[in-house]
Amino acid sequence: MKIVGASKVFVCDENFKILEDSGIAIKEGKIVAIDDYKKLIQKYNNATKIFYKDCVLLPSFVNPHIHFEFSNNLANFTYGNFGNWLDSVMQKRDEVLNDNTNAILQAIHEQILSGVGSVGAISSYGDDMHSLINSPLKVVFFNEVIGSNPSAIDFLYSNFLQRLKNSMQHASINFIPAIALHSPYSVHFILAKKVLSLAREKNLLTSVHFLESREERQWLESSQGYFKKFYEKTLQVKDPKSLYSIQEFIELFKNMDTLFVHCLEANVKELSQLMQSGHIITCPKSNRLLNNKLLNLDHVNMQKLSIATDGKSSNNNLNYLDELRTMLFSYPNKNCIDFAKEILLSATLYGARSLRLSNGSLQEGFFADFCIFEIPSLATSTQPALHFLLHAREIQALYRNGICMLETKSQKNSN
Ligand code: MCF
Ligand code: FE
Repeated sequence: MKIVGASKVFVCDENFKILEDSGIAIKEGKIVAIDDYKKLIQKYNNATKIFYKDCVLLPSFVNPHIHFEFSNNLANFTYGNFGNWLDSVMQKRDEVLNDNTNAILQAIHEQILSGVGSVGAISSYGDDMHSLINSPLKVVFFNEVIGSNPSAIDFLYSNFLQRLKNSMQHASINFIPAIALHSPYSVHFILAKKVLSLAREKNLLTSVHFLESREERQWLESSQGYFKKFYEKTLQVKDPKSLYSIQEFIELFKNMDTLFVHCLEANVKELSQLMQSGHIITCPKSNRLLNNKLLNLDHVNMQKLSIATDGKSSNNNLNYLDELRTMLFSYPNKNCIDFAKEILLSATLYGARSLRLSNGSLQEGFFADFCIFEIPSLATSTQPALHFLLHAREIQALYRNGICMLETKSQKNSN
């Protein structure tokens, strides 16, 4: 038994309850009690204990969409227009992906320092697998499938199956294999159906980039615009046509659990269909850079929304707190005090639900996946969620399944 306490505890339940001088009792990786720290140490008097003074203890963040393999990118890809970005990816992908091991390790570290404990990692090639398995993160590992050329389907499917198999061999409570379909403009429907039937059969979580750009919507609706040229010139396809309508693509995911990433161009009806088939993931900095736009939240149920960084392929860094602050500052029509709480819940409780993880909230029976930030000024705050979002910088400690995985400063206040 272990007890960990702090001056402030953000429970991250639906009401955003905050406790003072409280803590959690942990047994076999899970939370068994949450209460006043003094009461806990009396009740479990044989437990090892640690109290973090002037600190906030909260569930580690859940970043449900990140491409670690692209972590070498700084200025290789071009921003400001989705088509230009995709052209630059096609041109410079190889140099960005080359020799990426150190960049992946650095990216994992940056995630952790900003409080991320769980990720949804989109893996295009499997190059990030071992670094992730050996990291302090809890990982949902989305093996990506991509390819629209019908003559390459067999090869692409068997390559995907091999990666999925490799990942299955390492499955554990900290590493959960899953499936990502790249997008409706890049995956042939035969390939999509094969992969989705496997996901259904094995009850694997799925993720897909969907309605990210105006270019994508135009292609799905009329087979015109940027993607017509992309197919003709880059992929050398004659008289190309979209392989799905928007409705046909949504249909594919019926009765599944899917993370729909971006959805910037989805209309009200489509958003409601997507929220029924899973969760919406928004990546504010990526969306700003690639599409000059942010998700309109007017018709989005915040409980169905999670916030992600995307990869360095479309972001200046992988600091999750930076992403949350971007979110906070990007919606001036929202009351910043309430919105700060909603953002923190999306980053914890709702993010965990989108990845089907039993964490993201300090509740009995949940995994003890949490982190500690030292912020002395929060003691007198009357707006703790907002002030936390504004001033949190770097974790002091990160725990996974009740075990301290990283400490940035040695703790003098034990016992
Ligand atoms: O989410 C962003 C933008 N939308 C689509 N794809 C990617 C993003 N960041 C990286 N990607 C990757 C994707 O996983 O780009 C590659 C794929 O492997 C090539 S896209 C034809
Ligand atoms: Fe992405």
